[in-house]
Amino acid sequence: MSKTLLGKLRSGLKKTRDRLTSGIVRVVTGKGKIDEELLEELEGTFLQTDMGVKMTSRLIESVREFAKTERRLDKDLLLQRLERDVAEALGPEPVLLNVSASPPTVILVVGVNGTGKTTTIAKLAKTFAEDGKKALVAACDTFRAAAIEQLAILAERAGASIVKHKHGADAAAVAFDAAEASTARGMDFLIIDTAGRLHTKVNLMEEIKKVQRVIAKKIPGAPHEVLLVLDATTGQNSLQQAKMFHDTLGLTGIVMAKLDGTAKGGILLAIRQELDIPIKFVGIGENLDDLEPFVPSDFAQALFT
Ligand SMILES: Nc1nc2c(ncn2[C@@H]2O[C@H](COP(=O)(O)OP(=O)(O)OP(=O)(O)O)[C@@H](O)[C@H]2O)c(=O)[nH]1
Ligand SMILES: [Mg+2]
Repeated sequence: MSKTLLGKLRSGLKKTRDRLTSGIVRVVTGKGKIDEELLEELEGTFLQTDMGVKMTSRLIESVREFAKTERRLDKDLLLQRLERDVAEALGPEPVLLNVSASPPTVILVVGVNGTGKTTTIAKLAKTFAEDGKKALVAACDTFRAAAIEQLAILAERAGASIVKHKHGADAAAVAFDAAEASTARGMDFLIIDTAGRLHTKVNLMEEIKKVQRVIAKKIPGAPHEVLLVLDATTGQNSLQQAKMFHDTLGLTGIVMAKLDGTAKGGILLAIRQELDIPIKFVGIGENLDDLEPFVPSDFAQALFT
C-alpha cells in the first residue's frame, strides 16, 4: 500500500491504536520483566479494544513465549512481535471483489440499521467510477422515508446512475428493474442498497432473500458479492449479526465501517478469529474517499506503529 493510504488508515485507526499501543507501553514502561501481574494488565488492555477472548489469549500466549526468549523487556521488540501476531491472525489477503467475467458484477449490501450501508455503496461506486467503470445503484431501501433521496444524492456525487421507485414500493421490484437496466445499459457494476433490518426479524430477512432470488434469475451467478456492513462502534453484538446474516444469505464478505469512530476497533480481530467470512473493506470516515481495501499486514502496521 502506498504511503498516503497507510497514512489514512493510520489516522482512521488512531483511537484504537491509542488505546492498544499506548496501553501496552503504559503497562510495560518501567518494568524489567514479564510477570503474571504484567500479563494480567496486558490482558485487560487487549480486551478493552474489543478484540475478544480468543485473540487476547493468543496474544498473551505469544507474550509468554517472548518472555522465555528475551531476557530484557524491550517494548519495541514486544510491539513488533504483537504486530506480527496480529497480521498472522488476520490471515491472508482476501480477494476483494469477485468480479464477474460477464458484467455486470452484482453487489448486494446488507446490514442492520444505520451501520453505514448506503455510505459504503457510494464509496464503492466512487472507486469504480475512478477506475473508469460504469456503476448503477439500486434503491431497494424503499422502507425508510429519506433513503431513496439519500442514495440519489450520494450516487450523483459518486458518479453512478440510479434506479429507484417510490417510497414504500416492493424492494424486489426495484431489484428487478435495476437488473434489467444494468444489463441493457452495459453497466460494469450493479450495487444494491437495502433497508437496515434486524438480523432477528425473520420476515425482513425473507425480503432480502427475495431480492437475492430476483437478481439471480435475471443475471446468472448474481449476486456475486453479498457484503454485510458492520458498525465498528457496536462491539460484540456484531458477531451475532454476522452469524445470522451469513446463515440466511451466505455472505461473501464484511465491510467494517466507522473504525475511525471507536477505540474498540479490535472487534475486527474478534470477527476474524470467530468467523470464516473475509473482511474486504474498512470504512474510516464519512467522506466518499474513506473506504480502504482490507490488507491484513497494513492493518496490523497501522494498529501498532
Ligand atoms: N465516522 C464514520 N461515519 C460513517 C462511516 N460510514 C458511515 N458513516 C456514517 O454513519 C451514518 C449512517 O450511514 P448510512 O450509510 O446512512 O447507514 P445505513 O446503514 O445505510 O443506514 P440505514 O439505511 O438507515 O439502515 C451516516 O451519518 C454516515 O455518514 C465511517 O466509516 N466512518
Ligand atoms: Mg441506508
